[in-house]
Amino acid sequence: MRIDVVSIFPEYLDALGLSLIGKARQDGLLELNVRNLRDFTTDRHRTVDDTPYGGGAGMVMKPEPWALALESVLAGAGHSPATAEATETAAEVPEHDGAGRPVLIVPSPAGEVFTQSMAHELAGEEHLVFACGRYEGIDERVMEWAAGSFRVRPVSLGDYVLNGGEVAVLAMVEAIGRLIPGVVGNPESLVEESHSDGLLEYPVYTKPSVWRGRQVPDVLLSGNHARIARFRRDEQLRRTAERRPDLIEALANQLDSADRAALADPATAEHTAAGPAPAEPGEASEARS
Ligand code: JB8
Repeated sequence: MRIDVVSIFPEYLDALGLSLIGKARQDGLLELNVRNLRDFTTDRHRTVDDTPYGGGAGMVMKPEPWALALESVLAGAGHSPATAEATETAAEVPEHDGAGRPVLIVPSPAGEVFTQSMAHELAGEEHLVFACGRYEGIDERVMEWAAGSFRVRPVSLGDYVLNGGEVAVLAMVEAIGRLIPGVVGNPESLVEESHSDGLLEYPVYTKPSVWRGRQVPDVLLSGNHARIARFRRDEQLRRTAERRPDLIEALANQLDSADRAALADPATAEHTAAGPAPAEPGEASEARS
């Protein structure tokens, strides 16, 4: 996959050289280029913003540097840049769904919400381009113009407001990049995680089996794989009902009778509820209070 990012703060994206995504780039699974929007300005002050027509607080990103930057991305990827004619043609041919054109993702609090399902969808694309806005956003005509060469998608991370698109791009590139085949070493890691089955993850524990008076649930030490699987499923259901009732609602008709029993049984919640285990002999109780 190829990913291009355009930003006035390209250093924000330096973190994509680290860890799993950095390794994917080294391994040639992901080609990632970051461009500085200011390199596409033509004035002495490298101006990227101006005052909003209609008035209002803040500044708006000027359209021309964006057009030049996105044309440079297209040229670098061997695509032809947008022309007025190409824009019209794309609009006039309804059966052309745009497959083959790169996807232009524009982080915006006014976008559709980014989800794991969208991450899977985007992980199957050949070429993604991210346009990081700042200030009050990008002149709307850029998105209209870009629709001639890209499949344009305004996308929001969630219902809160960042100062610009860069942090949203870090999150999206990480979520998408790890779904590219070969990026996560053990693909089984992708199977059991939160949201892959519509439920939150079960809790995890490691050694020691007793830590500061807290015991790992006995069932996990039992070696009984069926009971362990049931315990984990019940914990997923309990947590999801507690923290994300909206997800339980969405799954309602996919739950079997054992799932329903776990959700209905307050004892399930009771015996697994988080809380301190009885203090071990010799543990100074005042040390915690
Ligand atoms: C200016 O909250 B956000 C977000 C906020 C922004 C811009 C882009 C995204 C541009 N403010 O996802």
